[in-house]
Amino acid sequence: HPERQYLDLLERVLETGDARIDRTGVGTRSVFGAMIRFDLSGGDAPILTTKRVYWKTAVKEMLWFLTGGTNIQALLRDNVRIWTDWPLARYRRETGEVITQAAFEERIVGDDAFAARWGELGPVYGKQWRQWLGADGRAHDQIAELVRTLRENPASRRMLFHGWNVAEIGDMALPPCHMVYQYHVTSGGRLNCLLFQRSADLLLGAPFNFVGATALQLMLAQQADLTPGELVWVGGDVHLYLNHLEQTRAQLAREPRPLPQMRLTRRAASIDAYGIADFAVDNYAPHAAIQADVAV
Ligand code: DHF
Ligand code: TMP
Repeated sequence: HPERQYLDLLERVLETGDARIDRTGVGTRSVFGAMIRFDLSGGDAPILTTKRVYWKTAVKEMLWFLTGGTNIQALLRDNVRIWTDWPLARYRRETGEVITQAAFEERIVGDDAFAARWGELGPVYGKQWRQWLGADGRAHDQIAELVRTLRENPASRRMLFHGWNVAEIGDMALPPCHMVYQYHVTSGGRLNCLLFQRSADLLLGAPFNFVGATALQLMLAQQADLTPGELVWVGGDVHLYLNHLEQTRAQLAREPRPLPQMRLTRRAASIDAYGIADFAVDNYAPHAAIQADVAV
């Protein structure tokens, strides 16, 4: 079962991970360097079954990246709350105000000026993917360029986009974790993806990253008249937070079920024309969700 690769990695990090204090102060067990290969060619999608993964949230996040957006207002209007913690922490730190997450989110959604001031994550994923600014001031749309090359020169070895804009790292709420996406087209017209993720929160973040990368691979394949091939996930610092160890043990005690399938329900006119309603997942019957706190 493909999910075994993930479960084996969970177990390896749990059992052999190097214990260290990390940036968040929570502490992790960490291994360096890991690879998981998922075969998307038969329609199966790496949406974990040993816990429920909110795949629509992960797809909406990927669609938001593609819009070039970097403000959480658009996410919250779409009911996606996974990025609130970082602007909220900054707001509390800089104003000293006592405010609940719900009240903060409500202000971001309803008050454009407030959102502009406090909902910005800085020049994160969407900005770099769609508008990487060169030294000459010219903006580079890495996604449009990728689609063009997939169509016109699929044998290219230069089909990738990158989030790690060294000059702008300091202005980002978080430097990119899922950092480089490289693509490869086989002679049979299969589109492969290799995602390099420099830092992976294996319990909480990585399952979302598998789904986001899959959704993107489906869209790119459709846009270039290719079929999805392999998704190769490579992790750099792959870690478990010390407050996730019980949840990890609980998940490891579960048996994986057959993977669901993800498909696009229509052909979109361009890479910019997809919405969440264009994605369908069939036969998803996971074990129950597992609650875990995200380290901020
Ligand atoms: N920081 C850390 N420490 N770990 C992360 O995974 C992470 N991910 C970020 C930003 N910073 C991060 C962006 N992605 C959740 C999932 C992905 C994500 C952020 C948060 C999360 O909390 N998932 C929960 C709840 C899902 C939901 O409410 O929809 C989960 O159980 O999967
Ligand atoms: P870092 O910048 O100190 O590496 O912290 C980022 C944390 O967020 C780290 O635990 C990895 C995790 N993360 C993911 O696993 N996936 C993601 O998509 C994002 C944004 C973060």
